[in-house]
Amino acid sequence: MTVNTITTTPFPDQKPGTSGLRKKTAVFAQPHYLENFVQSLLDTLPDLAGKTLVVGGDGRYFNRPAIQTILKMAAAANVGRVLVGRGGLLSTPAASVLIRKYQAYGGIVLSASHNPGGADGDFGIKYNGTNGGPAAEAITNAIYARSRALQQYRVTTGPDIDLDTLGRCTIQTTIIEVLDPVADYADLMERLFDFAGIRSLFAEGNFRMCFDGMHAITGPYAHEILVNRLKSGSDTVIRGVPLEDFGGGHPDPNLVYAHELVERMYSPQAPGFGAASDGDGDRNMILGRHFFVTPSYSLAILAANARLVPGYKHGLRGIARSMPTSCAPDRVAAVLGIDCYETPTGWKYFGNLLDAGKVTLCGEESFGTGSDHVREKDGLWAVLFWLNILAVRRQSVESIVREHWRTYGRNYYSRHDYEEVDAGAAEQLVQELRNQLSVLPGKSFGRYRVNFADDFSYTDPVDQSVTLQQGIRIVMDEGARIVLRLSGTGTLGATLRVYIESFEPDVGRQDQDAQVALADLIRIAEQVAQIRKFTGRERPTVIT
Ligand code: VG1
Ligand code: CO
Repeated sequence: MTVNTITTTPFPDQKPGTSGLRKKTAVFAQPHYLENFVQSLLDTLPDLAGKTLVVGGDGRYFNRPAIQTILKMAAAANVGRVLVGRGGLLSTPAASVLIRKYQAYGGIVLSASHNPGGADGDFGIKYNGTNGGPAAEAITNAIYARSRALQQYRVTTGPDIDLDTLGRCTIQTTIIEVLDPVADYADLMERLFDFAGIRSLFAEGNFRMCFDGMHAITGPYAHEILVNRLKSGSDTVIRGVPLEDFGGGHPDPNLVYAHELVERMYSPQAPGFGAASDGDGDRNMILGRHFFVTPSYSLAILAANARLVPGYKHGLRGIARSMPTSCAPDRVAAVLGIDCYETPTGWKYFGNLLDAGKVTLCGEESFGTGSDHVREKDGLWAVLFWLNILAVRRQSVESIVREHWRTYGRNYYSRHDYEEVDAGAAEQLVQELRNQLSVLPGKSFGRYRVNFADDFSYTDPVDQSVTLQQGIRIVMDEGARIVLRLSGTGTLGATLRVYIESFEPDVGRQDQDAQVALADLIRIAEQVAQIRKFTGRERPTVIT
């Protein structure tokens, strides 16, 4: 076995976005593309000799060859040890668990998360640091800078590693250990939640659940945890086998793409609890019988009920939500007397708050919830948290949510996505909004008056780093808001996200359909941002 040094030229577009570098699979699979990025990453990390890295992915097309390349490049870079999930599989939260448990220096996760996979789909790569969380922007910027200057990469020659057998081998002096991707994660879940209580919920009454693995990474995790350890019943998991193309589906757990689950949950025989996760297992969608839980509410309700769960019985230090996430969790924090932080979109901004012990729970409106048990959002963790609450309260999901609204008021909330619109026109829309920021305050639109408007900027309370231009906020009196931002995870054109929210304290008015309750604000968003004109679209692609 020898080390080959390969001459290359830089690619101009290797700048990581909201969550790592995401491109069309064909872009990643072209000669040198993956290698250039991995070498830029390895060059950015100081002195890897003797250090441990964790490597795994969501099983999508190109996962296996990419892992073989990464292992050979890690060996050429003298990495001490690489821990790989069997079959090259690791969910994003499980990768975070392994980095922390084995005190690895960091981890490389191969996934484009909720984006479709396959030869015509998307691929992605992200780097997580020693705390198990997504690398901070200072590091991703350094990787990008390195990629712009890269002239060569180093890779060992030799046969591929057998990824399907547990055990240990070496490339040069680098130890490669193939681990069970599920066991450590499942053990941690068992320490956080009352598995005996949840088992009796399944055993006693007629409680059933359905979990949709979307043919992505969570199938094996759900099988082990729900079916094997919690005895939920052998028919609990649907679409539970990870497939390279996710069975042709779009592994984004929302009401549109998880339609099979949604149909079951709205059928006359619907089980009491339904859930789905995304491509890499960090997202969660929660459904009750004939009932959908808005993700922002998931964070609020988990926070309000945290003391019912063994891992959180001593209370929460604080909570954090991304700026576009609804303000429902803030109301819970106020009652609990704890801080609620507002961060830019993307889990990397929660890392410092979690490390500093300022927050215990975090969440995003995009079906992401998590806690200080790892440094990623965690889909199955959220499902188990809900199950634990159901096991204690013995109420339906719907009645828990309605009770929450009665206590704290209801934040009506919806996100409208305009996918794959022209990138230039989307930029122009945002620019036009920036131009209006100074004149919007004080303006009235029907019953709403603009209290303030800005382009959200964030100063990290721990390291004082500043992040600018994170989304246009138009905040009305009485807790109504319109937020607009461009996605940082798409691979084609631009995706405009419009987040709309209002607050309803009157119990008698908490029963409306969200789109109806928000209709005035949706019209105001159109009026102010001229969405139809800039996107050329009559309506959003996805409404959540
Ligand atoms: C989206 C979501 C964001 C989430 C990110 C990664 O980003 O809005 O909340 O953190 O995806 O999620 P954007 O920039 O497209 O809005 V996923 O499950 O990668 O890991
Ligand atoms: Co994801």
